[in-house]
Amino acid sequence: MNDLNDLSTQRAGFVAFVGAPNAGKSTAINYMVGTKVSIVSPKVQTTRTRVLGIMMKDHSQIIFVDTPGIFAPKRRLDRAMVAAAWGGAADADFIVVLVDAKRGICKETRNIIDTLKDQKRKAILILNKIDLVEKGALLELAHTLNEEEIFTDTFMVSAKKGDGLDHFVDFIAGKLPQGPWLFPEDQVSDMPERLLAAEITREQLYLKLRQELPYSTTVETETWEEKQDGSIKIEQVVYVARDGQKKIILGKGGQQIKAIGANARRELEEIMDCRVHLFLFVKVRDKWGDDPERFSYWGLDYNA
Ligand SMILES: Nc1nc2c(ncn2[C@@H]2O[C@H](COP(=O)(O)OP(=O)(O)OP(=O)(O)O)[C@@H](O)[C@H]2O)c(=O)[nH]1
Ligand SMILES: [Mg+2]
Repeated sequence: MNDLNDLSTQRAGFVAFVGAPNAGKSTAINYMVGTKVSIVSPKVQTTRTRVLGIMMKDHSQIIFVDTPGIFAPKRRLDRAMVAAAWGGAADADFIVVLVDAKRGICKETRNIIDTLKDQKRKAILILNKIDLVEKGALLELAHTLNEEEIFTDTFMVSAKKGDGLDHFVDFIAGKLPQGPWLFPEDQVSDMPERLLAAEITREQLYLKLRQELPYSTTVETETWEEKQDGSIKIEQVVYVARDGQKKIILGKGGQQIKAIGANARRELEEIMDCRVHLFLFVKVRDKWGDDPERFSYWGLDYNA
């Protein structure tokens, strides 16, 4: 029998990444898993729900839990996102607090540390974006954070460049509880393709639209049809809150939505490894942020 398939040597466990919005949680998990399981943008609050990214390391199956950034919620959607983040952490074997080293200890990170203290939980500290800070400042930040006495270990990484993450993977792989793998070896995520496809389009909205507009949008895949020639036809709806927003997203002569669709299609073709025909429809639904159906689409708790 292949040694790796010997159940008695297998390890598996959940490693939740929490942190302030924009700290680089999704970037780090995508890098370690080796493919995009969670979308990334320069804007805060990109990740909206809990996403699993799964990787194999020798005998260990590491199941990363990407979570929405934790911040002071204002809207119903914000509350559901923050609840999803803490929910993701609650059941995990390990909690990793990811801190943007450039930004330092912001009020969101402060709140996370205080909450973990209240819960009497220990965590692993990852200082990210070390490509942007001087070594002296980095060491000082590590020192200050370690005075909180909730961190068992500290890693310094650049998720964007991939520096330091291999070291972390080696470390965590050896720490996971012994037990049989929980997912097939080749599975990288728990997100259904239809949802991932919607996320890829939402990522383009975050990258292309200015300021607050992305926060007024959500995307859902309506139809998914595998054609005889091996291509896939996907129809998606982009929900916006107001008519003026629809105009901006469409752009002059439909140029903007065309560019968004073209980028999303290219990315989907790469992920699916086949031709994709992507059709985007923009619909105004002023109250989508208070519509239970939109929440259940993402597995978010409407009443959080
Ligand atoms: N310079 C630098 N930029 C980084 C690094 N890691 C992530 N970023 C950038 O930081 C931004 C946010 O990254 P995300 O991975 O979306 O951050 P997140 O923590 O998942 O954010 P939310 O989902 O909003 O909570 C993106 O523009 C990334 O390219 C890093 O190590 N160095
Ligand atoms: Mg994210």
